[in-house]
Amino acid sequence: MPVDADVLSAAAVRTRIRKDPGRLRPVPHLLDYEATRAAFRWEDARATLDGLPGGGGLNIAHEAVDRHLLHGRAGKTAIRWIGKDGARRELNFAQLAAETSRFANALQALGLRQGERVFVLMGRLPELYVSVLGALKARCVVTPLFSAFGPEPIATRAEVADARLVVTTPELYQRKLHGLRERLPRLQHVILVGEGEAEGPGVRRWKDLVDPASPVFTIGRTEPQSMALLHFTSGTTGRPKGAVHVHEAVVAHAATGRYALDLHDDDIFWCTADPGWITGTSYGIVAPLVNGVTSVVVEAEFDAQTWYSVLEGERVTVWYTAPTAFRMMMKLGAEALRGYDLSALRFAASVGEPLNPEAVLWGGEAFGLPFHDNWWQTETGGIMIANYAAMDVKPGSMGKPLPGITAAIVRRTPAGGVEVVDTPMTEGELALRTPWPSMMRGYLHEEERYRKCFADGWYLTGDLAQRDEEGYYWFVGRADDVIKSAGHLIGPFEVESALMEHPAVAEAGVIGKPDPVVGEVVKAFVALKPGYEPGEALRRELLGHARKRLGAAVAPKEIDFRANLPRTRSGKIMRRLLKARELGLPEGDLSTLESDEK
Ligand code: 6R9
Repeated sequence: MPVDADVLSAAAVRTRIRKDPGRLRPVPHLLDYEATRAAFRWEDARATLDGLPGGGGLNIAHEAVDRHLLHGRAGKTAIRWIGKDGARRELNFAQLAAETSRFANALQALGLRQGERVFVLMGRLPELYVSVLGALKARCVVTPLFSAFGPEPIATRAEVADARLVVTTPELYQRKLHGLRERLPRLQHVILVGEGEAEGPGVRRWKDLVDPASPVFTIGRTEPQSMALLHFTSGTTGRPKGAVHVHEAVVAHAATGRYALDLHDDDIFWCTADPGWITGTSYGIVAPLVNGVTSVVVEAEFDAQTWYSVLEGERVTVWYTAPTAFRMMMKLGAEALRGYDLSALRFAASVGEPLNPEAVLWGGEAFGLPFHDNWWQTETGGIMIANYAAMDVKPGSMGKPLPGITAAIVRRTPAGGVEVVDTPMTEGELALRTPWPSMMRGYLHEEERYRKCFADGWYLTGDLAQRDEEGYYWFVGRADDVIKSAGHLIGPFEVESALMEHPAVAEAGVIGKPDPVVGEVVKAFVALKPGYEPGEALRRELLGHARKRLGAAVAPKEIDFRANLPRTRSGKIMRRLLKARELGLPEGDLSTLESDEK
């Protein structure tokens, strides 16, 4: 039996009434937190899925698309796409099944085999969604990349992943990929979506290759533990890490879609995240589809008026976005919302960065419903801690662990283990008991880095947090130097390396500088080589250089010059000290400081 049986407790109903004056909504899947948690078993969540016909294993694309044809949803809209210029395209589940099968057939015709890596680099076009799901049908491993990445982040990720094929547009190919072909000899195939000039080895057109392919494809046997998605994330040092996710992750996508986002069959769901970041894949593609829900895809970037029009026009019922977007809307004020009929909206959630209590409360005032924060990471594959539809929201808290997930606040011990901190509101590292279906299974080719994330049966998240006496978790900060800007994770090392490529730069240190709207902006400190003088022209040149190499999503917004950068005795740049000085905060322990800017 599926476990989300509606356990009606009097207390939960009271909460529900308090939260929803006058709004129609279905009974939340997770009505009684403790009871559902106690009864929950991952095996039951797995049993809500179909599995491949004939006992052929578990494949994300089958669960998200094909199986719905057997459950009376063939004609139901799966993806409703709204283009930048107002164009619209609807794909029902039957059409999505056919298109993804064409793409899988095209991959097979090119000779791509199980486990080989397919990159998708494009804006939020329908073909992006078809490629990701089609590649999963072909049992290839998919990496969606953010289209605002510059050539450098693309090349590094394609090298680590050993990408064999890229699906992109002619414009992006010319601007970003063309110049990388020599550096990426293993990249043999390029499929171009749409019109435009572009040529190169192995370059083919979607319309010649995918459109004529057969719409019938039988998914081969797929082990639940076989690799499905590779999502890159950044650490403090070194290359970006490819977090390996397997087909079994779909069990968590399905369950968390129901419990944390409260998805019901007749919902119109809108996840604003780009699939280049894991939220846009786990919840912008898989979770709604696996639950048979209609998903709205908006190609345009954030603009409050456009977004309000989408919420109104599409009658969006469940909305999943990022705190930065909420803060941008807050800045415009509730007046900007006037005149829009947002009465269909019944649940709003956010992830990716701290959601300040003011934003939660503003949601209540402006939209008539609070924003529900939740927490997870690329490594966890799905939502792990959340504020639920039927539970009171504690503004500023990330909520409580999902059914099936055990969280704790821990301290690392000198012996390499961990000890659980039981006292409420004590700061420590947030840890999750292993395993769960969407847990990453590795960092590709980086066994050691992967191993370091685990101790004594816990996955250590690298985030600092506290738990209160009622079991709600509160985010404190990150334990490392990684930057979160507008919900996007940025590795300082990647930015520093790009700056160091410029002939004028001797050293670079990069920090996240707090910002009231986007959380943090990327700021670089640069020491110049002899013969170069700091000045406005050079600053602009360096900003331009970084933007060209890294793309707008990753490049620094500010650069300051320093004579030297503070380093430890082992030669590492002390970003923490750069940050403390930038913010006028205490400099902390300086015992390892070797050289200094002063
Ligand atoms: C899904 C995603 C993960 C990091 C995570 C933490 C931060 C995520 C948060 C949050 C405060 C929340 N983060 N949710 N911080 N409150 N509700 O964002 O994955 O890009 O890998 O980032 O984002 O620091 O460790 P990813």
